[in-house]
Amino acid sequence: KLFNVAVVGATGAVGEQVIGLLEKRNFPINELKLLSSSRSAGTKIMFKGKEHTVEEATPDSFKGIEIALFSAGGEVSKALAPHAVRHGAVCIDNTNAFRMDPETPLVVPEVNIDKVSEHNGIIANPNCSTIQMVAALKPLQDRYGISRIIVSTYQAVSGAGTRAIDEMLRQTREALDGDVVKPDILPVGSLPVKHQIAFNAIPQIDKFQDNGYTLEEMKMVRETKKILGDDSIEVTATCVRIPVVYGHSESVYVELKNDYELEDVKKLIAEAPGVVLVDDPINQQYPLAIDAAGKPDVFVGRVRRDLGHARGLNLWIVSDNLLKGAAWNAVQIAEYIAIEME
Ligand code: 11C
Repeated sequence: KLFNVAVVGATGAVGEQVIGLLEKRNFPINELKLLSSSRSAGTKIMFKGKEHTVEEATPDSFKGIEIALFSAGGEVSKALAPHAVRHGAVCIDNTNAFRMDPETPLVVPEVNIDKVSEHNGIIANPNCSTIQMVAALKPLQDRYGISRIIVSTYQAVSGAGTRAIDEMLRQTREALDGDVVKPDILPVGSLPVKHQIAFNAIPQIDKFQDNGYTLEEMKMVRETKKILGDDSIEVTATCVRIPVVYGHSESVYVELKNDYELEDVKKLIAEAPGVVLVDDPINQQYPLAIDAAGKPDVFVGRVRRDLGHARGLNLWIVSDNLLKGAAWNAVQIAEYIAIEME
């Protein structure tokens, strides 16, 4: 069966990757509708050798659509996904809009694909920094149980969109040329204070919440518990933006519930679906953002026993935030949905 598919946010950093993956995976498409805000409507995009014109997304855009992939921001999803559902589409939403809704499954296929069939029209795609961490930790949870996670992230500017990439590159040139560096977007476009990202590290991703953590940090806390299906796991996150274009890196300390063998942990990670172990310190081999960029996998290395806690373990987890962290996870879900709908 071939499907009528809509991509909402077609001109954004994630939408662009979604369209590329639909083509590369030869997704069974009858009609492809590319949608965006009125600002980007009219943009021409090639798909399978044919030019498509991006249209403005409106409540009526979804007539006849069977699968809709949303990545145009939470407000657009909140406003339009219910209309897509009303027209009979299954929505895969790449924003924060529905992730913590108890009726909406939050899915990483390698971890909890069994939840996908529980949807009421919307399936939420988790935040990029959460996806790569839970994909790597799932085999350890299954084998040993997890009591605690402490994560610090080193996140790429592409997580904040194509304008943030441009800003980082522009500031780098300005700094190297000895010009005044002009912060414009980061850390958060809608907030008044801006900081330089070139040659810097900014410990703020998204807005601060009342508890002193940022929204990005709280997404990691809440989404991890929901996806791993265990509210008792204690999670603490510190999320930091660094001047890397593609690929989020994470230093993860995890406390397991049971004693473990280090070699067994490495074997479990190496055998986990979608996860690649790169852990050869003698030869200086470990995951790097520049190696992960453009690849669909989650890369894990620096696997070592904590020096203080007998069941503590340290890991370094890297993945392309626009692929497994967003577009690829969403297209994987779409592929499962398509099989279910056949
Ligand atoms: C970032 N993680 O790197 C964010 C981007 O909730 O899907 C993804 C935001 C989200 O800035």
